[in-house]
Amino acid sequence: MTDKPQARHSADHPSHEQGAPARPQRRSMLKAGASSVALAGVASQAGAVLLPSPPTTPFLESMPVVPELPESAAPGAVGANPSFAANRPTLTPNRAINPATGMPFEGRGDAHQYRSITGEPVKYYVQRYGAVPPVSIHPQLPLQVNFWGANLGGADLTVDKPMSPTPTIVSRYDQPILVRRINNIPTGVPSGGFGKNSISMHLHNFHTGPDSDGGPCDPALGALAENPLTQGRFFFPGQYFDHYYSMRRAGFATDPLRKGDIRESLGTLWYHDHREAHTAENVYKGLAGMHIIFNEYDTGDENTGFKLPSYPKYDIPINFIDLAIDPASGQATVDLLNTDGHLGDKYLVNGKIQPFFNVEKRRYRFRLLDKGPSRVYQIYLTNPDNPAQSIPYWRISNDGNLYEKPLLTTNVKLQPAERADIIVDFNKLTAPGGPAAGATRLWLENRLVQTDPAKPTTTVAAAGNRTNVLVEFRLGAVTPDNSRDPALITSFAPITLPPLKVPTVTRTFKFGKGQGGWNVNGKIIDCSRVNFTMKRGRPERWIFETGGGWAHPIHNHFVEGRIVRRNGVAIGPGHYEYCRKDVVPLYPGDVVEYWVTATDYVGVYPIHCHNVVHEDAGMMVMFRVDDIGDTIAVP
Ligand SMILES: [Cu+2]
Repeated sequence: MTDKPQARHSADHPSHEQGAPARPQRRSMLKAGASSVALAGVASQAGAVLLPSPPTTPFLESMPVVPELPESAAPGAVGANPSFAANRPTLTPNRAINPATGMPFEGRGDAHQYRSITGEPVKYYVQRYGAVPPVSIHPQLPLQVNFWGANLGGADLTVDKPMSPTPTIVSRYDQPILVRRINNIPTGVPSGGFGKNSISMHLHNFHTGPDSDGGPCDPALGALAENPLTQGRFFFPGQYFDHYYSMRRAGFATDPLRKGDIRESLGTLWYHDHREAHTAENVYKGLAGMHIIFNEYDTGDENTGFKLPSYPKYDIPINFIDLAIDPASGQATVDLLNTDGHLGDKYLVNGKIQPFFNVEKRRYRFRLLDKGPSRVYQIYLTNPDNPAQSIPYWRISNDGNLYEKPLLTTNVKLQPAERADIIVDFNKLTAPGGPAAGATRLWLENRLVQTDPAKPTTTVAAAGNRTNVLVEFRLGAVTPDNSRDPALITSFAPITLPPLKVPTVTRTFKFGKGQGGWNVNGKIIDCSRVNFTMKRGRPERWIFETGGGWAHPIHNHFVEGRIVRRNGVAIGPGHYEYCRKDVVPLYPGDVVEYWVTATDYVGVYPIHCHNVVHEDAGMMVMFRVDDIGDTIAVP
């Protein structure tokens, strides 16, 4: 390879062998974590669901569009965020001890790998994490006090208030960025009894070094150390963490231009907490937001490039999570004892329960994200005034990767962390003779029935049930539309599928239950251990199997792969999984063949179930990337 990764900063990080604290027993942690939760009126035995929540009337409030994180001037320049003056961003982490806290200023444990090659940041951002002030999610519920979020970078959290979903980050390829995240989360017992205030912020699916991946753990950085002096992945209240994103596509290290492979372009990403053993409660508590990447073809402007609906007016992220509301307090709650997962009966969509959204009669791009923690969605468009209508729409991407061309569909199925960019043409659909002729409103409706948090049923509910609606689109007037009709887009070239590289190594991962939680090949996560090592540039075949009748969305960090076969059947052109993927959804009994090649960076990353309750209960393995690799068949 062409570049030596930056030397690991090691002064403050004794290795595991040198006596990093042993990992606490998971089950005792789960019990300890749950003991403080008020579960009034809620069954807590395994398999129980926190239902029902108090009734709420749908469609009383408009769906918010989450604000975009504003850019800060560069450090040293006029208008720069004051945090940069106090501590200038550095290539190697700022591990100097902050006398005010006794901790290193920065939580990061590694230098920014490849930064000397991929370039200094050209844009800077700051966000502060903290408690969300009492906030309305529905007019019939009390103000919510259990959420954490992030603000727009201001130092005074009473003025620039933390919000959830956290602000949307918008970036462009070939413009490196630095995002400083500052932890101002309260110390002490968390509101509602759930949430861990030491956090790790993962940019889901970005191709980045382990230093800025926001991963859950790294054996060389002190494993699961709760000690800020020996932890290099989490950052604690009072610390900051500088995430460097090169905004280069995979393959940049072997590209003389350092740009990478255009076919590896990513679009709809999200960032979320990844605190080892506490990811589910922290994501549920609100620590998640969207990160969008544009490029010279997918430009964000409907007058250029692929001519997709313009951001931000007609390109709108819609993310959803299912809450359980404690009937006694009216507050969002979760049963941390249930390691099968969490199911709520209230859809929180961009921060509101079952909102409406006024749209013009034209094309919109919606970026759908299932934030989980556990629910699987199958999403349809429904005309509530004529539920018999079958209403098609366009799906243009899977996990943020554009297809070869738009696919026409009537539904999108998403496991937790999966994304779908869809284009809905409200004008064409509702025009005379159209599939939804005459409709004045359309529902985005989840019709998949799920009663077990560890798997959905295969039952699709009848259309037109208002309890299943995520958002009601209210149709306004016909307005000008310069976006291209997806029916006329015959190719997203040059963003095409890279050719498959035939693997020379095969590894099998069986996702199962046991050891007091969930496991991979019979083992629960051990943060002090690397399970296997990939060699840079060498393609691998991973066989994912699920037993016991459970579903698992399996996510690997760092590089995308391809689902080549599902249950022995090759995935071919036109299939909704014929694309690059970062989440491999496993349904009961599935055996999936997934091919993946590590490129560019070296270091340690996880593979885990993105039913994050399963992840927290052990369903994760760690892999290293280097230039030697191994061939362990059953990691
Ligand atoms: Cu799982």
